[in-house]
Amino acid sequence: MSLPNLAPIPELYVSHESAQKLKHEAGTLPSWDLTPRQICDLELLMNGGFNPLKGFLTEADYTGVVEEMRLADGTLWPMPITLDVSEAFAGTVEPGQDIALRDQEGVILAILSVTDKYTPNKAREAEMVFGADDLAHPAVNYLHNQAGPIYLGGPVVGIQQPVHYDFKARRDTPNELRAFFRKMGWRRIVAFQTRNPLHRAHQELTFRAAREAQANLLIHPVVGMTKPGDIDHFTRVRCYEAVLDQYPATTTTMSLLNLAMRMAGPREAVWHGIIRRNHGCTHMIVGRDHAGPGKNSAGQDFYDPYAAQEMFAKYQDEIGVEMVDFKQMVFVQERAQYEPRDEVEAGATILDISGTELRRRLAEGLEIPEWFSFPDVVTELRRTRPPRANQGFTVFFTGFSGSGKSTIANALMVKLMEMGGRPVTLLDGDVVRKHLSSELGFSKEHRDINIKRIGYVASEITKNGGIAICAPIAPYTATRRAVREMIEQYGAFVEVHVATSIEECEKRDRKGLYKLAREGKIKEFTGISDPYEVPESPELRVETENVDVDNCAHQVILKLESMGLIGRG
Ligand code: PPS
Repeated sequence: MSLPNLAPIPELYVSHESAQKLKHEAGTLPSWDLTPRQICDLELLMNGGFNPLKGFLTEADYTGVVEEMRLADGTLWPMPITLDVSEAFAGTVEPGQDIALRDQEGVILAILSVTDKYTPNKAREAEMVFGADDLAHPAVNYLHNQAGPIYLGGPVVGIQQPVHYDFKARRDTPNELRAFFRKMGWRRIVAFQTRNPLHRAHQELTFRAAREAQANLLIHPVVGMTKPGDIDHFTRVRCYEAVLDQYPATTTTMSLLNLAMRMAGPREAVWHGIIRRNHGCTHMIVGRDHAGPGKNSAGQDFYDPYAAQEMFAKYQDEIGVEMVDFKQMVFVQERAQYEPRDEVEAGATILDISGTELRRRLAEGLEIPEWFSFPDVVTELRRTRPPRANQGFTVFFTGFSGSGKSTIANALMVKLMEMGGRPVTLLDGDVVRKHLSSELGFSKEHRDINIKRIGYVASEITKNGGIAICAPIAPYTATRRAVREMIEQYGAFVEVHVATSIEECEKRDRKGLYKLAREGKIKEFTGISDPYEVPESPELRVETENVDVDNCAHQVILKLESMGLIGRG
């Protein structure tokens, strides 16, 4: 592998003067407010992290990338970098037009000269890029349930970088890193990609990898978007900073990468390699199940654990970065040191703590031994992940109107208040409609807005250590899932399906609404003239026929106890 010349790589920014002028002119263009993921993509397009891309993919490039991992000119590129927009916005734009791309505060970051407007085949994209059209894959879920239906493609002119207020000194563009490597005289650089906190085993394996490649080490964590449910990047960066002191000075540096990961396993590994080449690296550590998304809807891994390494090896020359094998390091008790698992003799006592076990210990406030992690890292993790019994959480009831959601929710609220310890808020369907969503009706669109508002409030309550109890109908699986993702960043989400049958609800007809719905006087009535998608795997399903309310609420309490969310006292 040839050494990098570390010369600057092309960026898409115009000069400061032109940027001021362009910004002024762009004020009158149609403008698109970028989503958080699009902002991440745009930053790496503009700063050369996605070199050789010059903008969002055109239809020909998109087709090539999806089908063959190649741009239309044959260059290797594994990931569709597309600007997905709503139908309404796409209707206002034609190829040949320029549009302004704005961040979420309305600041113009770039201008896109639209050359292509096209409707992707999302099922095909899911199959080819992520390996399966399965909503259990976070990026496939994003593709179908969050991304807009139309893609705009064309070259981008960069006006300014997205603004970051956090860890400014730790963020580098590819050219800034290249300049740093030149200044330090580093010629061989191993990149370590990560979205998790580093513990002793990672420190051992990264340092060992760098030593074996006779290279310096770049810890290059992703701080853009990672897998839903991951530890937030603020905590992780504080953890990384604590670990950085453990490396011999001048061998290792750390830089934050504002990448929006897709968890696409093998394709993602190749993409990560290209991004690291652009940042001046010569080597990259590719581990077992690199960028793996977890289990599919059948409970199996999406990718073979070695698929990423195999694909990386196949394209290594074109990527321009050499793969460094990731060895699983384990602690050998007799010698009190880390060693590669495959080099430890039979009979030796191996100590290891899996990710799941670590989460359990954090959740339950149990000991995390010093051989496993650094005390400063554990302190940081405990600060953000206090034991579950001290964290906020959300109980989300869903079911037909009149199923008993509100009654059980009320009983649960009273029982939790009797226990004390955390503030409890009830977001009942009817009450929310009165105070938060009074202007909304019952179309799919309005129901979704309503549920997302409830989800937002519940996520804030959860984040701040309270208990939110929600009791809307919430008929759509995708919307319930979006709420789950909002909340699981901060605490547990306990979905409770109140499984009273529609026949029973209609028989009870406590508010007289079913009668009106049957007579056609209420339109779009859930279960009568509107759909209800039954939750497939809620945390709890309660039957209410022949069971009293107290008992139903008690079942929820038992579930909360078994999840460690409330004390057993
Ligand atoms: S949704 O779908 O989750 O947004 O619905 P939600 O906010 O829970 O509101 C449901 C309550 O509104 C009354 N109502 C209707 N429900 C369903 N379909 C239609 N068309 C409708 N029109 C009015 C009904 O009383 C629901 O209250 P609950 O507590 O569920 O009985």
